Amino acid sequence: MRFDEAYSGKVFIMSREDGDAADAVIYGMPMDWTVSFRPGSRFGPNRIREASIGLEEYSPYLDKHLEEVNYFDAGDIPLPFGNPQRSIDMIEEYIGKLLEKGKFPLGLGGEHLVTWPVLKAMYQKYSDLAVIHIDAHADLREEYEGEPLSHSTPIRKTCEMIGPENVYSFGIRSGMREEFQYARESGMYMAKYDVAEPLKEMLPRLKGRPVYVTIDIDVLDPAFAPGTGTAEAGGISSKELVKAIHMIADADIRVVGGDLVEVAPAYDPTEQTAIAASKFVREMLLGWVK
Ligand SMILES: [Mn+2]
Repeated sequence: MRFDEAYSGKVFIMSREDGDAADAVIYGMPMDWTVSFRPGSRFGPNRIREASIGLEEYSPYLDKHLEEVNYFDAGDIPLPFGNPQRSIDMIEEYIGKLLEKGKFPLGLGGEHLVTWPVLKAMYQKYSDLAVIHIDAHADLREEYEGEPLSHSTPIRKTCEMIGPENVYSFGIRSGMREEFQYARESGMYMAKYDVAEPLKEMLPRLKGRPVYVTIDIDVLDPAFAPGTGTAEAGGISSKELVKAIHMIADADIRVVGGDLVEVAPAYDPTEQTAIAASKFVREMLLGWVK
């Protein structure tokens, strides 16, 4: 299950040796071929792994230690440079295999388009799937400069696949007029600017359902996370995102997978974005893998 060819030897802190026995699998999706502005998120997964070495293994929020969650870091899926279609197919196939084996998938991006094939595989398994999407950007475009495979399209594709009424976006503060019009008219849910408050209101509506959670690091204000391709001023604090992860963990829902995408180390001079991301991944592991 480990990707030996692309495997760098770096793993998220406390990754177990035995992938077959693990409850959750961490995997990198090092793709940035379709980004509209600054590339570099292909290097995100490994920087998050490196930063994780500085983490405490204990979470005071959850009173839980990483040794209580059995997870395996499989390394990065060896995606073919410059080929979004084949990359997407490879991701979908890999997640399909993880789900067959009953693993909890926890993905590291990479650009946000990687979430689309993950969700295709999730929807094969969970026909009543709901998606929580935490991001600065609506990602509701049908295409970008004529290109339907773009990191600005995954949530639109998701709405079309699982039904807009099953998609819940939070923190959104950027997009075209048409995207916000789609959000209003399609029946999806979109909370602009904030995350924790609207989550509190919406989580009870997802009671009992399988939920996939995708987090784009750029939901944070660039003050907290400058290391991303399309930084967007006016974002939430890292404290609010930690709180949101815990609210999702505490909710009466079944979290069936998640990802954290768009960390781009080249724009992260003090490494604060990767360091923050590694903490979010720790809390996701501790809170969401049951
Ligand atoms: Mn975004």
